[in-house]
Amino acid sequence: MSLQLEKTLVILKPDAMQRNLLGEIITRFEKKGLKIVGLKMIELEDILLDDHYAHHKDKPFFAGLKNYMKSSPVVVIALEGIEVVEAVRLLVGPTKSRIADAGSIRGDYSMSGQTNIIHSSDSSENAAAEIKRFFKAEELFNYKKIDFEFLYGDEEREELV
Ligand code: 3AN
Repeated sequence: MSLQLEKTLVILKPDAMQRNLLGEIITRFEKKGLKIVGLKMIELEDILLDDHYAHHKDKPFFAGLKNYMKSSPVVVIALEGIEVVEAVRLLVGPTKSRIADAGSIRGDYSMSGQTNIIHSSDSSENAAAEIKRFFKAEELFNYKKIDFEFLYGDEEREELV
């Protein structure tokens, strides 16, 4: 078995901004042991949203989804860790927040299937494409963090390729 350090993209959506949840959510990522390798506040434009939500472009909620995502700035974050895409999806919970497990971000902070606080990439391939979409190369940071050897066991660190 060989493990890989991978990255995933998270968007703290307008409702997270408006409801003052940025700190709480970022704290959850930090406490979990995820490494923040990129972070910024941006306004989303149509061209980005058309790409990002291309899989929903024919859905009746598409226009409403775009309006919501443009209703205030958002915070985009790139996170790094072993199998981080899956780990973050578990922290986030399913799309429809009112049936999300208590303890997940959507389960704890949202009741909606649309204004559901947060986006996270759903596969390694999509994560790579999404990070490229939202971050320039120079906005991603490669640096050492001192918690690394306590976050993962010897064998896991040795298996990293
Ligand atoms: P997820 O964010 O859980 O991966 P996707 O990729 O299916 O879910 O949907 C992207 C976003 O589109 C959701 N986070 C949500 O804001 C919105 N959305 C998805 N399904 C609906 C729906 N039935 N009605 C309104 N908005 C929706």
